[in-house]
Amino acid sequence: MEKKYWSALALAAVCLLSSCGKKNTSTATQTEQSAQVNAECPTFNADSAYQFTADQCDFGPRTPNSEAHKACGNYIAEKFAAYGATITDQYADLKGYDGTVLKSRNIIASVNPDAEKRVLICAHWDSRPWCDNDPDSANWKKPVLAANDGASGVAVMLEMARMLQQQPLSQIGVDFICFDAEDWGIPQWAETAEDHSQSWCLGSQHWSQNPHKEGYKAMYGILLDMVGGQGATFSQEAYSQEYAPGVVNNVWNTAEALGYGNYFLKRLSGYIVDDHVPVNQIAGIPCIDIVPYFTDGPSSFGPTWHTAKDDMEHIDKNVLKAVGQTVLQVLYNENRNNENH
Ligand code: AHN
Ligand code: ZN
Repeated sequence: MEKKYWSALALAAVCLLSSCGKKNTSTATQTEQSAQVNAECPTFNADSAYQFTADQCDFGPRTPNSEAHKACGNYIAEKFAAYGATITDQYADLKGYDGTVLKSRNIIASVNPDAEKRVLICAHWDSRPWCDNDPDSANWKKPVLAANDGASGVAVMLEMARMLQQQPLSQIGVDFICFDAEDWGIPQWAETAEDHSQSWCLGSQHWSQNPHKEGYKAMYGILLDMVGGQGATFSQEAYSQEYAPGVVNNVWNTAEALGYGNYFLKRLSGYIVDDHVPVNQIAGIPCIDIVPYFTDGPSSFGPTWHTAKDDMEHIDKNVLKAVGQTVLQVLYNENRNNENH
């Protein structure tokens, strides 16, 4: 205690003498600074993100082992590559809850691949094979089109990649990871007494156990899940708050500073098993989940969740914009905060 006190005093003295007081040496200052709006941040184009969402839906449901899945995986990789990102494909045979082998592909798109300081942005790109939350049981075994629950997160990442090419980051790198096989979690119609929480997030579990680069590290991660649905607002998810409270505060304060406080609500929601859980628990990277929280209706994820209505008609550009502009701003703030250090 005493030692710390003295070294803090010594540091303050050195700072005074060398006039480094201008630099942001205190955590408080950095937190305040990171919540500010940075003029260097490009404008996130919601029409473009909307189009990327539609493009993926045009393939049909991207359920693992389907032709649409294969074709859309190529589309996603080609798009990121066209925006200058370096693509790493991670193929794996993953096992579904019932033993089905899923020919999976995690797509990693790296911007500034050689930068040491990195931020991870991720979303799942697969579609769920079953509308098992649909009010009509006739839809329970039909695949989800997954405009919101799949395409929206990838679309926001593609639009960010497009912006990063137009206005490159000087200090940090970004890895966009499109996780596969997130949504093969045990369907409600097959529910058993066993704990099947492991049946979700197969691609992110695999990546977290086998990162695409040996010794891969990122400062932190941000997961985008269902970031385009009509009526969505985002509460602070409990695992995120537990593993990465500083990242939660940074993102929510940035949203507020940009005028998106009506989408990013500063209140806690429950624990959600999602791709950020293995990233936190296995890869050891503090990672938050931007995921909707509806206080009423049939699902806390919104009325279209795992139903036949998860289509383009229920996508709201304003939601894509609020999330995309906020996360983009977080990246440019992070870049600025790493200048001259
Ligand atoms: C569970 O339902 C356990 N987790 C939700 C994760 C999810 C599914 N995100 C999108 N689809
Ligand atoms: Zn889902």
